[in-house]
This record gives sequence, C-alpha cells and structure tokens, in this order.
Amino acid sequence: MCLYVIGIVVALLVGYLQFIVPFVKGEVKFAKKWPFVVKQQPTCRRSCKGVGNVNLWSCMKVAQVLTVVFTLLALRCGEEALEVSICQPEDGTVVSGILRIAADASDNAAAVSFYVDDSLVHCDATRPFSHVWNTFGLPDSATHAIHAVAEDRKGNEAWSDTVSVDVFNGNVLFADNFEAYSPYSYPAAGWFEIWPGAGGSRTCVAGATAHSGTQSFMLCGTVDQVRTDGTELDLLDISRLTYELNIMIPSADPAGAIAGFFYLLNPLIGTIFNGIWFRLADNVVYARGIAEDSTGVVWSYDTWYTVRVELDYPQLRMDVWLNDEQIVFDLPATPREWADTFALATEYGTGGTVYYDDVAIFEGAGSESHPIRPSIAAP
Ligand SMILES: [Ca+2]
Repeated sequence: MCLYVIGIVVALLVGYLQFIVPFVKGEVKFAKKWPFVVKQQPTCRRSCKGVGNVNLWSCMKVAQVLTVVFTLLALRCGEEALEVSICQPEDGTVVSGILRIAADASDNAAAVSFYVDDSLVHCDATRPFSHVWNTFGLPDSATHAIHAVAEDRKGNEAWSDTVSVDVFNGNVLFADNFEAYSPYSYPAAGWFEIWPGAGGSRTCVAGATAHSGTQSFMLCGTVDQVRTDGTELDLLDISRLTYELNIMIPSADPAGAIAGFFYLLNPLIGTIFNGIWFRLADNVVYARGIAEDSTGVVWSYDTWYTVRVELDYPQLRMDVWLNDEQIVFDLPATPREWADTFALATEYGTGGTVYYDDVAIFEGAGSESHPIRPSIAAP
C-alpha cells in the first residue's frame, strides 16, 4: 500500500485531533491576538488519548510536528514515479534501414537518453522522446540491445527494460524515405551537407510534400551556391549497383536537379558522375556518365518522377529508367573508385528548390521486365 494513502490518513487524523476536537470540546477558542488560539483547560485527556496527561499546548505541538511530518511524507510519496519504456521498435523484431526508436516516459521525465548495446547514442530533452537510428553499415542478423534512461530535474534516473532487435538490410546499401525524421529537421542520421546552398535551415525534411508518406527531403540552392547533400557508401565489393529516387521540382521555385555520385575536384568545385540531371534551361532530362547525354525527355514542374539507374562497374556502363521506361542504354560510366559518395543536389547557377524522396541504393542489377527492387521496404 502506498505510503501516500497512509500519510494522508494520518495527517487528517492528527489535524482532527489538533484543531477540530479541542474546539468542539471547548478546550480552546479563537483569540484576537497572537497566537490567535487560547487554551481553556490545562489538559487534553479526551482529545489526546494515549499521549497522556499532558498540557494541551504541548499536545498541540506534538500534533503540529506530526502533521508536518506526515504531510511531507504524503507529498513525497505522492510524487509521480519516474518511469520510461521503449515503445518502438518492438522486442524481438527484425529492423532495417533508418528507423525511429521511441520511448514513453512519465510526465516528470525531463530527458531520455538512448543506448544501443550499452553505448549512449542520443539524449533527447524534447517530447516525444526519440532517436533516429541508421542501421546501414551494421552486419545482418546481428542482435542489438536497446534501452533508455529517463532523468528528472532533480537528477533521479529510471531505466527501461531492454528491447532486443535483429538488423537485416540484405542487398540494400542505403534507403531513406525521410519519414523517420522530425519535420523541418535535417535528416542527419543518413545524410551530411557537402555544399551549403541557401544555408540555414531551408534545406530540411519537408513536412507536407512527399512522394511516399508525408515527408521528403527539400534542397534549396541559390544562383551562386549549389546545394548538395551526400551519404557515404562502401563500394569496394560492388560490381553491379542500382539506385532509385524520386524527384519533384516545384513551379513556385524553379530549379534544376542533379543526383548521382559526387566527386570533389578541389575544395571549391565538385561534380556528379553516373547520375541524372533535370536541366532547368531546357526542361530536358540528361544522363551523366563520364559525359552528359540528353535523353530528349522533357520534364514538368510539380510532378514526381521515379528514376532508376543501373551501373555495371566491370563494363563501365549505365542504364537509366524514368517512370519504369528505359531512356538510356549502355552510357559510358565512371569506375566506382572515382566516387563512393551518393549525392542529391540542386543545379549550379539556378537556385530554386528540389524535392527528393524514396532514395534506395542496392547491390545488384535488374532488367527492363523484372527490375530488382530492394528486398526490404524503405524504413
Ligand atoms: Ca517520404
């Protein structure tokens, strides 16, 4: 039984003995001067049974002390217990890609720290408490233990139960549908900034424009500064690679879009190979292997396009599909050693905004009729 209830009951009883009984019995009465209570009888036998034949005033002091003690005990006991639990992912499940670890915590929790395999990975002081976890790069079938520690403003801690999950990404080297991040934040679990573009927070996860779900990645360039963001891949053992992504350029803020493998020429100049270019000047789609090649396909504003590129590194060839229609055949491509950073970008010199969504990069190659898709859904 909670001491809270005991404390309240005892405090009420003591208060009853202290104030109500003496007044009812006429043992004390109110006075105009301090201490505003005047004792009428020298003893309190009836109202303080068990205390003994003591002075009423002493009896009331004992009662006052007891009231304070048990009231404090009641308040202390009445505080909400600090608690935290992992509510996502579920224990014993298989996880993949970029996912959100979420915790439920009692109202008095000021912050929650997340641990994977007993290593601190994130401390969140804002509700809902969560951490975006990138599982790419972790070995398949490995089991990982997740737990959370809540802390209140007094420094008290509470630990959650441990949740165990198995990671499996199969042939997917990287995938992001941008749904795990908080809207308008930077998708830092999967991406890093290469060129700043418009800078500030303009380049972020868009909260209301998407090809899938409700969120996408919005890149904002300027006329003078291209915006480029990348993710590192390990291509050492890859001979065939396929990537897919969705692009939308809004008519309200026209831009060109380039996606593919980023190559840094010098600290100030970079370019993208083995990619796709939605050129603003003529609204035509170009492929960029070693060199640029017009596909002759005209793109439109405010329309999502699904791009798929297959790279054959031994043959140094690339094929391109747009909305499942092949538009490039055997374009000369660059070796994988040239660049292992996959990048999304605005077109240099155009400024404007580009939305990207459902990026998936995986080992292997497909065919026109039976393209190989990632073996797991994007997170
Ligand atoms: Ca999405």
